[in-house]
Amino acid sequence: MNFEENRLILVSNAEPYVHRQEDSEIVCEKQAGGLTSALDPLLQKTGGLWIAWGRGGKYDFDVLDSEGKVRVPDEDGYLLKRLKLTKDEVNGFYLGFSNRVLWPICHSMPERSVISEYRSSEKYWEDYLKVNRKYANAALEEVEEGDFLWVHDYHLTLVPKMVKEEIPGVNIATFWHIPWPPWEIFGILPWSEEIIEGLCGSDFIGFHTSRFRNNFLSCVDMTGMEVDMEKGMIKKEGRNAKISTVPLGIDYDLYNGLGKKEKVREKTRYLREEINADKIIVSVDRLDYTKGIPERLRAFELFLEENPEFQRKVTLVQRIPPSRRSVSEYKSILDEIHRIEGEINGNLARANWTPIRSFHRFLPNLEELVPYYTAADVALVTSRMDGMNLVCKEYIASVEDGVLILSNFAGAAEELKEAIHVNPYDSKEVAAGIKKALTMDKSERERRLKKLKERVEEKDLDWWRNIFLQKWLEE
Ligand code: GDG
Repeated sequence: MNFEENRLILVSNAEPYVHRQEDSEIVCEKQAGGLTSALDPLLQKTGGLWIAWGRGGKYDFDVLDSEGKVRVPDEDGYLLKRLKLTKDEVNGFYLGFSNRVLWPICHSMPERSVISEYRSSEKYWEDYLKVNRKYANAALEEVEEGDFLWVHDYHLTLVPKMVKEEIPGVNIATFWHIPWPPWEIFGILPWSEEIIEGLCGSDFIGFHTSRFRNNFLSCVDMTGMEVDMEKGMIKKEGRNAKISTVPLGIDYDLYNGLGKKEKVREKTRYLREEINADKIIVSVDRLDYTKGIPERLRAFELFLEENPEFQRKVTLVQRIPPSRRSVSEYKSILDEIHRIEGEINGNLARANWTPIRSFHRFLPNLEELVPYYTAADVALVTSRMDGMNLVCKEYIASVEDGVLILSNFAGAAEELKEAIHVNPYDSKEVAAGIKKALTMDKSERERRLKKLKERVEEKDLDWWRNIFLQKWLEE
């Protein structure tokens, strides 16, 4: 891949680094999360520019040059161009339209969306348009004919068309990180056509799974554009857009290496002692109603009730770092989790045994997170809907023994066939899945984990980046 003649410019809402003060120095701190770990190494290698919202506060802007850019992580790194959003824009574009309208629709939960609160959602849409225009202008200040523009996610659906209209020779790709629902759900959005048309300004769009890809193509078809479902081609104004499945992978070697590290092993032993249960089940989710946390708690309760021999023996350990704190739906989901957990622990806990332990602090260092994977006999992923779910892949890469229980509705279920697949809405099925996982004999566990490891290792992060670029740039 040669980005020497033509630049690679990446646009996302989240920024890969923030600048903050530590003692009397300003330090550049890498942000955790899938997007940064997937794309930062690519830009480190190829150079180029990343455009994103500078949400780190005052120091994020103090370090910028006169064009609003800074090299990250240091002078030898690539350029990061930060956009400043006003409080009102953050409220309308990010918290409002992206997270209270589009997010629930894309996760097939229209009842969670605030579309019907007409006045506020109309205002959110206006802010969404305005901020997408801001991102597009920032990109237009940089791109030239022949450059490559890579747009990420649901916050920036209108950017591809806005850029394409001004400079048709820019080669634009979008990667969609979350699910794409069927037309019966997506069509609920009063702005569905604008969003689809905005995205179709791209030359290439990648989805995690074939189902999301097909849903998208059906939605495009409903808008009257010419679609070749089989080839994944959309024809628009004499131009083709290619739509494909490119499931995101993780840095397998990183997690596998961490799992074997002495410091991690030590913390693993400490955790097992501290949790003090024969068997540990782990769940790790950003706090979000799409992750099916209350449903998981009820399924675990049912499992303990139906299998009393496991009481005092199994503990469910949940890591649920906070997210989107100012969206009210997120506060109520946390209240609900605490209530259910209190009820279950209140009814079932005994001396020296707590059925459910939850932790809410974000662990900035992976050496602190991975021991939760390696200490667990079982990982339980119960997303009601998920674009991919990287946690299950991280678990598989980190552990040397263990069983994965995986929601049918996580994108990862399309690949990870040897997991125990469950319907997260069916607590009986999840409870049976837990029992199956905890009683699975060693040879069966080994057989499944070996195959799962092969799959996660084969389609890792490097594979994803290469295959995405290959599919995008092939003629
Ligand atoms: C969106 C889509 C898609 C969690 N706690 C800590 C921590 N984490 C990390 C995990 C994992 C990441 O957060 C969560 O990634 P997921 O993929 O599970 O979910 P979303 O955040 O919803 O991501 C999703 C993804 O985009 C990528 O396209 O898979 O479907 O919803 O990497 O490890 N990391 C650290 N400390 C924690 O306490 N360092």
